[in-house]
Amino acid sequence: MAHPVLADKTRSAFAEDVRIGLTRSPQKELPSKYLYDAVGSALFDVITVLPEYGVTRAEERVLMAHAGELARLVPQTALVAELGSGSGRKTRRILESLAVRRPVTYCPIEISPAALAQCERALGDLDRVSVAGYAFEYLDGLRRVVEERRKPDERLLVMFLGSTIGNFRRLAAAHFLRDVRHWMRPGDALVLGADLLKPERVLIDAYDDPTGVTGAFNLNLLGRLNRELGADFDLREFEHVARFDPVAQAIEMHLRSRRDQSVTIEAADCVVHFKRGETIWTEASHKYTLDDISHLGDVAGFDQVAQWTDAEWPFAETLFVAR
Ligand code: AVI
Repeated sequence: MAHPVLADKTRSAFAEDVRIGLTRSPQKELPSKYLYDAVGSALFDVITVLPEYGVTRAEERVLMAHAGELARLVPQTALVAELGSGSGRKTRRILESLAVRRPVTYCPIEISPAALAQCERALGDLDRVSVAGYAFEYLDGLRRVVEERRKPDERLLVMFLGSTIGNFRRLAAAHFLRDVRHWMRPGDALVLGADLLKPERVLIDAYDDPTGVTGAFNLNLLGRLNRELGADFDLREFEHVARFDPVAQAIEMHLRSRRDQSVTIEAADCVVHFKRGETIWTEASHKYTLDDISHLGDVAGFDQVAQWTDAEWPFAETLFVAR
């Protein structure tokens, strides 16, 4: 087999997304979810410890400082579903605090089986916490958790950390939270981590770090297309660009073509032409104000219970309860 990496169905969906995105005019784009293959996930782990990227450390500080209070505010929680499990480091403190009151079932939902296994290993040793991973997309996984795990009188806590909400366009973010709310009952809780708006210079450094890790993370997407879809991108002929869109209040990542060139993507059955300077848009990271976050929760059907911020790097963790 030419490209054994992906199962056929997943590969054809990937190829179709790539074909649609790269033939889009005037702005070519690739969905940011494809940044996270094994190489991309490893590079993202490095990003989280870069001095210029404060998001992950800020969230860890906030959760370390307020996990006890958070657990006191949702005392009935017996089932925890986390959308995107990450390494499990941030979640550990919350689970420990919740399990002081009652045994908890923790269901990380994560499309990457490798990341899921890592999270299960990292949190499998906690007392009074049983871990059951779900290798699905967020909403599909949440539906399964609710249908398979939830007992009639139990309260659910959904966690969506890391400012992944920022990678949705604003309207899509509201729709997504409404879909999450759909699987919850009144009184269930949501913890939402969101990076706050900060000066453009700080954002550019965070998304275009001088070490070049974010650049490698972005360029790896073209490497992935070569490896998995039989594309012939010359990675040296593209460069990473981070730019701030003041209207959307989002930092965008692009890949800019260094010259006029054509690229063939075998599995997507297309040849794509690039002009010198033309870009592929690969990710938007929207930055929020505290009011934006409250409003977002409100329109999705939640009441805000608490909001904690970090003093060093503007970041907010918000606790909502479903109406
Ligand atoms: C996963 N996500 C919240 C990160 C962000 O900040 O938007 C992804 C990332 N892209 C570049 N650096 C980090």
